Amino acid sequence: MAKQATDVLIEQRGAVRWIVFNRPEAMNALTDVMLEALERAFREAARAEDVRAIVLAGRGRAFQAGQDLSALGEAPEPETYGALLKKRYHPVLRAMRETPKPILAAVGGVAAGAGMSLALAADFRVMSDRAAFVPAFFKLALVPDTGMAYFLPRLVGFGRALEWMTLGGRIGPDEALRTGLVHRVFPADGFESAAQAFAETLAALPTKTFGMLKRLLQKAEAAPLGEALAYERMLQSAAAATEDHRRGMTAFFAKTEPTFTGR
Ligand code: LHQ
Repeated sequence: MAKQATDVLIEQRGAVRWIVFNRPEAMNALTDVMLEALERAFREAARAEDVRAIVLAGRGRAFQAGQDLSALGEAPEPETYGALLKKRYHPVLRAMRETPKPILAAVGGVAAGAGMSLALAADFRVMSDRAAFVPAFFKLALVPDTGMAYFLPRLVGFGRALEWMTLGGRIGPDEALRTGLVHRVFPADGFESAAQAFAETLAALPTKTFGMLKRLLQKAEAAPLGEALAYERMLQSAAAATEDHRRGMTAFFAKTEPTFTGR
């Protein structure tokens, strides 16, 4: 069900909110309007009670080809790049990191430049067997942006990330799966249904606890051990107070599988 007819579509499928780039004629290249809509879509999905998992996907043959280069013009002012990142790209990344709900990037086609970066900022990634990741920035003599230098080395290791960012062309499904860049590869035929099924698995997790895990991992990434452990203690007490924890305990003693509600 489409809620708004823009270049970013929002659809609800059960407990899963799909946020879909919808400029297939331009490989979903990102415009100002799309970036603003994207930030709003993540913030709204974070608040919506009927949403327990979020899928980021693209219509057509690309997942997302990064910044719409034609919108920049042939000779843009250098300082507009940093300003654009600050005003439009970085707020999207923050919205993704701050949403407590699991985000799945469903990469059905090529993900290039900031399109690849946005997929990296998701919590999970699946790709079609016809998709590819293309860092792209170095071909324009630009540094990787939209968080790529933060996320990629953490996902695949420093050396491999550096190689891909400088020498790498297209990272296909075999390499992406082998290196841990994606969690699953699904056939292109039926890719959307497979991504929805994966997202439903995420939506069935104790999603309130998932939000705490997301915060804990972000803290543990940068904090000294003592601080990370203090944060862990605080969050574990909060997790213990959830309805899902009670459900998990009851199911354990009853030797059944728990059904979680996200409360
Ligand atoms: C495009 C684009 C595109 C416009 C394909 N724009 N038309 C943010 C803010 C400030 C500063 C800088 O950084 C950023 C973030 C960024 O994302 S910068 C990086 C921007 N993205 C790229 O550099 C990727 C450029 N595109 C490609 O490398 C290839 O087109 C990919 C790998 C996406 C697809 O390759 P192919 O499948 O071989 O298709 P193609 O190259 O033939 O492209 C199809 C058409 O799409 C073509 O137009 P045409 O009129 O010839 O059919 C491309 O020009 C157009 N297109 N990406 N980002």
